[in-house]
Amino acid sequence: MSNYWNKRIECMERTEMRALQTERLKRVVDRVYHNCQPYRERMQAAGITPADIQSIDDIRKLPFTSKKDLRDYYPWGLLSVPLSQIVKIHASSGTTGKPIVVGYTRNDVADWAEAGARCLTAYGLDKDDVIQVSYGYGLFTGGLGAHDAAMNIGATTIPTSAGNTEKQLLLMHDLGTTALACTPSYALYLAESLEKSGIPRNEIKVKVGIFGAEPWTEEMRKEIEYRLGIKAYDIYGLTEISGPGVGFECECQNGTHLSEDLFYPEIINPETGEVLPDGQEGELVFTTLNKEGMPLIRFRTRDITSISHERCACGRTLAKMSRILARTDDMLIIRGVNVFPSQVEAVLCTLKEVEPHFFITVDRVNNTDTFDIDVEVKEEYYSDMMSEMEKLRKKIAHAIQSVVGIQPNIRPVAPNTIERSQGKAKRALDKRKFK
Ligand code: DLL
Repeated sequence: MSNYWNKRIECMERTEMRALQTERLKRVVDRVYHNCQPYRERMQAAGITPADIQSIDDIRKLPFTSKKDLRDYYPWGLLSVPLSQIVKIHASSGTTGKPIVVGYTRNDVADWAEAGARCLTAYGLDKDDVIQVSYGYGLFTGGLGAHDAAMNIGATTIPTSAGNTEKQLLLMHDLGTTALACTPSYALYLAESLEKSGIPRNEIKVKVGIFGAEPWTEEMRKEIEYRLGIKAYDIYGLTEISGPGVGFECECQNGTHLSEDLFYPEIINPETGEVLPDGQEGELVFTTLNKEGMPLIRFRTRDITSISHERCACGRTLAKMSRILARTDDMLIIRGVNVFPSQVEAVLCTLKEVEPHFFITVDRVNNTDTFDIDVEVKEEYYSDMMSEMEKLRKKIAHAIQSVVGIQPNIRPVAPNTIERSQGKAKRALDKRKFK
């Protein structure tokens, strides 16, 4: 039996949810049309007014927004309220140029904490838990977002932020942390550090992991669950929409529920913009149905997933998306083949000789793409013998080729040589981009 924070919403019948979404869509479209010039201009160019939006299905008439719009109207051009109503801001850096800055009103922050509370409750957490928030605090939404969610359910919240791993472990032990919130890659690093720390595992009370902010595979979940002896749950979110808590896994651990009363999801064909039916993979698009500060209409996330509206075994009717393993912008096209770092992660987690710590380097030499992967070998398998390492190299290369379709050049490296991440892991460098 699942725990719900807001059963009325989380288990709402579809017709009632659609009515709620329709009412909120009409309101938010009206708001942006009258209070935000770029939206008004764009709707006028498309020949529509708020009166054309009569049902949630009419959302398809509205133009998309993108990360570029947030940059073009930086910093405040997409606000729909005066700055005096904004109570906090967050930003995400992205790869180039100006950061993306988002402003939230008091109600936006409350909605976000509501969405976050739904997540933590679904993971079985409540006021008796001690939640250690090891996402970075600051402009990144991870720390403060998870913090507000933890406070909202009344849990004892420890704002450790990311980094300072020894202290994290000390506090985890001494304060009796029962749930850990951080990126999956940092969780793996904490697990490794815990193994080396000499702290007896049975003195650590952590039972739940609240992991997100980067793609992580099912294989990585098993690895972390095994090494920390916990249940590891996915949490999804993005700065533009709010932050951690847009989506969450339930105890079924087979998809990420979306709080679709607040954030309306669509899946589109990224090339044509056409809306795709349930089950088909495409780009995830969100409309913030209740936001005041910086509402976003049909925001293109670049995340690739599919959606289902079937009632889940946990009782929730909230739409469920498949785990996000890829973004349109972290796909590497190598010798014409699409390769995602998450595919490499999944393979490495299944090989006993290596750690899932790796780094992909792609380059172009003599008009041919090169595909090198540094892979960290476990202490007990790392050898000075060339023949041993050669055998291992071939084994890893073969395993990866059978999944991604092309053969990488594997460079086995000594234990603890690949940089550990305390936030979002950086898994690849495409040198072709700089040529
Ligand atoms: O990463 C918000 C967040 C913080 C989510 C903490 C979960 C936990 P941004 O920095 O704006 O916000 O990055 C958003 O990160 O579009 C996805 O590509 C990726 N991402 C976030 N959560 C997941 C996840 C935060 N659970 C971008 N699985 C998103 C896969 C994720 N990718």
